[in-house]
Amino acid sequence: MSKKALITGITGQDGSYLAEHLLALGYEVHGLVRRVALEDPERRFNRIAHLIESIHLHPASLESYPSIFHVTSRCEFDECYHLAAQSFVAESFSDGFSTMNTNINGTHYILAALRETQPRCRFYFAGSSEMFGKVEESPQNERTRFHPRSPYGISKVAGFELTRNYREAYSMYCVNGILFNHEGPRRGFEFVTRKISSTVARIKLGVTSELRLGNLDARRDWGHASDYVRAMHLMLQQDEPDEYVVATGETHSVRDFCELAFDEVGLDWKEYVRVDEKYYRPAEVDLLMGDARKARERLGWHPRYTFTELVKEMVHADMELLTKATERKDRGRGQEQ
Ligand code: NAP
Ligand code: F7E
Repeated sequence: MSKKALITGITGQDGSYLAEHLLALGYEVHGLVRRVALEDPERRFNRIAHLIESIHLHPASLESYPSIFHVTSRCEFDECYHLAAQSFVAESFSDGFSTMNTNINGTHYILAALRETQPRCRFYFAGSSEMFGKVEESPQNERTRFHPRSPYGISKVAGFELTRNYREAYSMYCVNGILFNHEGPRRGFEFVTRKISSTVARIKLGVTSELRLGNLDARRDWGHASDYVRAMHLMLQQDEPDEYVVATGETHSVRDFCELAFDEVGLDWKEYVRVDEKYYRPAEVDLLMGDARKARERLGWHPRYTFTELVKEMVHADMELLTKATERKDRGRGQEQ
């Protein structure tokens, strides 16, 4: 019989790649989605549109315990991947309260509902390198102390501790992934990598003439989301639940990303990038670089994408997307005339 997995946040970047990966492994895939998303599928389901006939969607919100309980009391799962969250760090500074509410209570609701209805379901928590924040050592590993620098980072530390506590207190199989930044053509447009790749395409195709960014010196360990969802799945296949860092081990600055992305379309980034204080954060995470030795040794996990391949793929995908959108617009105008 095929295994059943529940993915919260299935409409997000990672949720869509994970759903694809689990379907390919023969899983029956279920997803929690907000009712607003069900009401506006064209816009909200764009990342999972190609999977919609193969997956099962359930309306529920991270703000509502009853909505989550309703799902877990009616359908039994082997594995639950809890990916849903307010995941944009900058937004967490604007509205720390709702980020905390969604990310901390939402995680607690899922854990509590599973404990109540199906304590044998294996649980994955989407922890983040943002938990390391003002880093004490480089590279960061599973033993590096947390020093979060944003309400988002704090909410993830709380989710991490909740997950560990459910494992220790109730003997549930609860795993914490500590994932460093991972990107790809399905990344939200507000994150710096996609902001760069999409604006590079707009500049190249003459739609805009500049790219306004904040801190160009920030350094991140950027991988590809399709590689990272493989690690999530592997973490739930082990004999014992544990914590794992998932990272490439390389670090690059926002400036490096710009340089490569503009280079890809034959442009010089210095002519187009402007620094705008508006995009600086009240407290920055200056440097992230992960040590994924444990994931390599115990899970046999290795990233397939290099940094250069990631940047190239994102720029080319955005060039193609914008070219197609422009052609559609031109055709529409032609029909009107
Ligand atoms: P994402 O693209 O922003 O997706 C977030 C998902 O959460 C979306 O499906 C969203 O649904 C859902 N969601 C948000 N608020 C919700 C609510 N109140 N109720 C129900 N669903 C809600 O994020 P991602 O990049 O895929 O990341 C997945 C997870 O990994 C997140 O927890 C993130 O914090 C964590 N993480 C990400 C990275 C990274 O680099 N990508 C690194 C470490 C950890 P809608 O579509 O309805 O908005
Ligand atoms: O920022 C700098 C910014 O928003 C990266 C989330 O998935 O990864 C992500 O969080 C860096 C920061 O991602 C702009 O100051 C400069 O130093 O792409 P980002 P993030 O904050 O690292 C972690 C691991 C997660 O868990 C999160 O969910 O880029 N930066 N200029 C900028 N960032 C943005 N967004 N926009 C700028 O204009």
